[in-house]
Amino acid sequence: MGSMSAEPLKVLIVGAGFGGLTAAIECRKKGFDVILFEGNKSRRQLGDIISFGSNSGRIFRSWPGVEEKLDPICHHSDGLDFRTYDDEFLCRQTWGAEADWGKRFNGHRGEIHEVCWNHAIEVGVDIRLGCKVQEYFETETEAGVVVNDERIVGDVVLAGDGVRSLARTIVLGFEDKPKSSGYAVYRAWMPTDGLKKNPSTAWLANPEKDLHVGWLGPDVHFLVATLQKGTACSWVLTHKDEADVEESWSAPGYVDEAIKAIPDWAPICHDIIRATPEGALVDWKLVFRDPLPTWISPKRRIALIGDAAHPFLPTSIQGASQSMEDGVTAAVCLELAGKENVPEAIRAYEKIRYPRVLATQRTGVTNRDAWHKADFDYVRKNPESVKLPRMDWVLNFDCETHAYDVYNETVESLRADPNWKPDTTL
Ligand SMILES: Cc1cc2nc3c(=O)[nH]c(=O)nc-3n(C[C@H](O)[C@H](O)[C@H](O)COP(=O)(O)OP(=O)(O)OC[C@H]3O[C@@H](n4cnc5c(N)ncnc54)[C@H](O)[C@@H]3O)c2cc1C
Ligand SMILES: *[C@@H]1O[C@H](CO)[C@@H](O)[C@H](O)[C@H]1NC(C)=O
Ligand SMILES: CC(=O)N[C@H]1CO[C@H](CO)[C@@H](O)[C@@H]1O
Repeated sequence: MGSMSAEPLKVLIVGAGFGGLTAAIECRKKGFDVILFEGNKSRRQLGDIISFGSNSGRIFRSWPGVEEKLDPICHHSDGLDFRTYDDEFLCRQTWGAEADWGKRFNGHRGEIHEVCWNHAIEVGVDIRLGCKVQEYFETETEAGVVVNDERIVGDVVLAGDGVRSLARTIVLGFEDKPKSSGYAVYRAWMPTDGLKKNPSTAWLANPEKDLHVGWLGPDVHFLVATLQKGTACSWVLTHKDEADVEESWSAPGYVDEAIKAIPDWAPICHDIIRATPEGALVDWKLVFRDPLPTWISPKRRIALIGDAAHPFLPTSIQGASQSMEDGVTAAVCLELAGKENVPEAIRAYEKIRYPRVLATQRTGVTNRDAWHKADFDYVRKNPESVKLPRMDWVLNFDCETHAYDVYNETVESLRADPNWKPDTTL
């Protein structure tokens, strides 16, 4: 296994999102030297509800102490109730059938991020804030970054720099522009005070149990979740939007605009939106990107991980999970390859991950269309048809064991076919 050389592998990681943090933690666990560069000056993270399926839940649970910190801040409902836009009950989806697949974690992005961040520090990741990477470079023997005009060199760079990735441009040799997906999401995270004041919505703020409700209509869906003993509420309203694409999370949203997206919906939906304090609402355009021809640099020492390599539609409910799987897989490949074989590790990482990610990305479109393009006469007769498909190949999956299992055969296949490239059409 790997090399016996005295010097540990030196891994430079860019971006402290869930992809970068996971890569950093897993690389530390394997004894590598890790520096994690984050452009932001503070840890403060924006966002609202973020979901981790059981495939990434198992990664959190493998980090000592993390599960215990996540439990109290995460959402725990018995099921997801589906209703029509005129508030007729359709069906309840429960998760009992997948209990054996492991635990899911859904909660506030910033709060979950803080727990992971603290764990990364505990395991000895050298996190450098205020370090925006300006440039990437590589030779046959090393790779590095330029940060605050300083060149920093390592054996390999893992770039988890998000949807607006600079590394992606270096890896591809051209700038890959996003496309509109034709949809946008109004999203809010708020205290439940406003809901409690209105009898039509007060029941949602239940201190005894978390609730999860989805109202569905033609080309729109509205998901509401409460958590933290009835004190917090998150809602997302996905609707058609042909506006110009901008890959930003920060555009403020407006209550009146959100209501205009569902003018003839049941009053309760309007009441929930009206209970949203100013400033708690974000208008986020969903972008698409064609699958990239490759995630790795010409000399195979820089690899894209997470959203930099593959943005997900929220309806796949897998974006954050897949970014974590990338980090785990890259760390396993580097461990098995050792310091002398970094380019082989990087190629194996790409080959192991690419087809799985592509297949998972596609579920974002199929899930969305199952809701938005539903024929409501059919849905009323077949309420079960709106349930989210739960695929065991996505969720009941241990990416670490998988990487250990397939590493050798992957490397052998790459040696036999040195020109292998990902198939973007699978
Ligand atoms: C502000 C924000 C809010 C989000 N909110 C939600 C949400 O509420 N719900 C949800 O499901 N998903 C949300 N996402 C997306 C979600 O976090 C990702 O889809 C997923 O977690 C994959 O993460 P990632 O690590 O690949 O990328 P990201 O989470 O995007 O992290 C990338 C990191 O890289 C840093 N970075 C970028 N360029 C550089 C550079 N040149 N040098 C150094 N650092 C750099 C960024 O500051 C960022 O911290 C949000 C993303 C962002 C950026
Ligand atoms: C993988 O190959 C290495 C040597 O190339 C060998 O030592 C190791 O046992 C193999 N691992 C598996 C799981 O087959
Ligand atoms: C590299 C960088 O500056 N990343 C982000 C820091 O946080 C803001 C939001 O607060 C983002 O817009 C930046 O992209």
